[in-house]
Amino acid sequence: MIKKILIANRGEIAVRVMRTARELGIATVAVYSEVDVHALHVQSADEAVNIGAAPASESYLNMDKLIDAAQSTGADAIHPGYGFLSENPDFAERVRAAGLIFIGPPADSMRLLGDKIASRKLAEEHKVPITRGAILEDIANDKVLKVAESIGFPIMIKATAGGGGKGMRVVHEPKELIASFEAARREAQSAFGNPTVYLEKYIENPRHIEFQIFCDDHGNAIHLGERECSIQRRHQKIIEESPSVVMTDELRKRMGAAAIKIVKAAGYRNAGTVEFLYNNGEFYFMEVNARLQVEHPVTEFVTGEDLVAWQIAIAAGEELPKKQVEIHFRGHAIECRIYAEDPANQYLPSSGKILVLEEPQSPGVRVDSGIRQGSDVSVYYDPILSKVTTYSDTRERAIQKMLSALNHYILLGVRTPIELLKDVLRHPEFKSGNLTTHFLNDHLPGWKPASPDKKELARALFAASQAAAASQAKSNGGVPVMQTPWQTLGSWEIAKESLS
Ligand code: MV4
Repeated sequence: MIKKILIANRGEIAVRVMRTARELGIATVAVYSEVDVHALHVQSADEAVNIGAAPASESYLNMDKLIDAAQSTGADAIHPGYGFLSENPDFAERVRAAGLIFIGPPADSMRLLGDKIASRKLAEEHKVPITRGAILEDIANDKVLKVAESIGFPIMIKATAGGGGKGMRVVHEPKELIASFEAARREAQSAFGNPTVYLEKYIENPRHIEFQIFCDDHGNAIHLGERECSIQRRHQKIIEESPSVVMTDELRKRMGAAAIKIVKAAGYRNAGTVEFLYNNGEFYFMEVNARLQVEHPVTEFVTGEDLVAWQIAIAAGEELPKKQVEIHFRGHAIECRIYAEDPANQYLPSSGKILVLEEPQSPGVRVDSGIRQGSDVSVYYDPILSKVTTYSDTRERAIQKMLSALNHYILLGVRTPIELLKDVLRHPEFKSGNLTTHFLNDHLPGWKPASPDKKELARALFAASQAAAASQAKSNGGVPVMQTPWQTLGSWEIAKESLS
């Protein structure tokens, strides 16, 4: 039995884990850095511990402080959320050595799956499809070309120590190979301290399709279906959905079985995600993410299950709540991520105070938020503010619902990609389900928001000033505060050209 959980994280995922813990009658402990004293996750917890200065290395990444905080508050488990220490096997080990339950996989399994070469080998041994490839340790240059030709161009060079797209190169022609190989090795050495690279057949225009899996301590392993996460910008997902438009019952059975084979072979426990590239009826294992993922709400909608509740049950030693045959997929869910960033300016992070926040509310609309009106968005952490997920019986209706939800998501104070998200959702290629990981580059290159006409701008300004005044009044005991929009709107700006 778990009675009290410390959430070693912040923002929307910390708030989300606390919601389920509360429903299960489990007490929650928040941790916070100095800039997060007033953050939503702190207010959502039963108690909270200050773990240090703003830089993550001094707070959310500091293992000693996190374990001390759990022990001093009498927590019996730690949930790592995602990011920060969630996939760090040393942390999992130290949490368990301290006599606490780590709500996540075993450290050895994380280590194995964190090693790209080892997990490719594992897949190969268990007949899970992978791209054709070869490791290149110290081969002489002439051999590199031979290896590449046996795989066939185009080729992708990846650093064995890399991840998230770092240190990757595509080579289309044999004559580019040696220079790319040498550059990739230099890059890998300086970025990861390890020059080892490998070659893979390059899959052009792939879809990113991943499977949610769960394993318990009793030998049970099942999948909760797939998520399609092809819409990305620089290896950061922005829209995810389930089911994938390319999925059939037969393909789901095959990919699901492959996902389960891999995690069983790795001695995995708890929630995990098995990533595949998909192209033209074929799928290729990429990697396992040893954590709960940002996009888990789409799976919760289509399965009707609470994934955090499953994580907690498994960590407490219980059996999986359901068997594979009891999992049914119904309807269609889409998630849009709301980041504090400027999609019209190279996705630069945008910081400041959330001046006005109105979230959409409707049946089939879920908002997972880490912010409130008045919250400060700092530059110290991952810029995700919240996620909007919609659910309906068809994909078309879920998209329609999302467009409406985003129209009713009012956030002033920092820049967000809401207008870009709407342009993606309205794009004919998105609507017809023609998704690839190159979608933004192919269909919306150099995207800029449409400039509003003057009437629309005037209405927006008026609405914003009313909302800002109302919010000020709220925090002033209902008494209006007489200020002009120019004093209250903070980082709200009007481009010169729209006034001329
Ligand atoms: C690939 C690929 C095409 N062919 N491997 C990017 C991150 C890393 N986890 C794997 N990645 C890719 N590996 C082969 N053999 C294309 C990508 C890729 C990608 C994969 C998933 C989601 C978005 C992506 C964006 C660009 C490239």
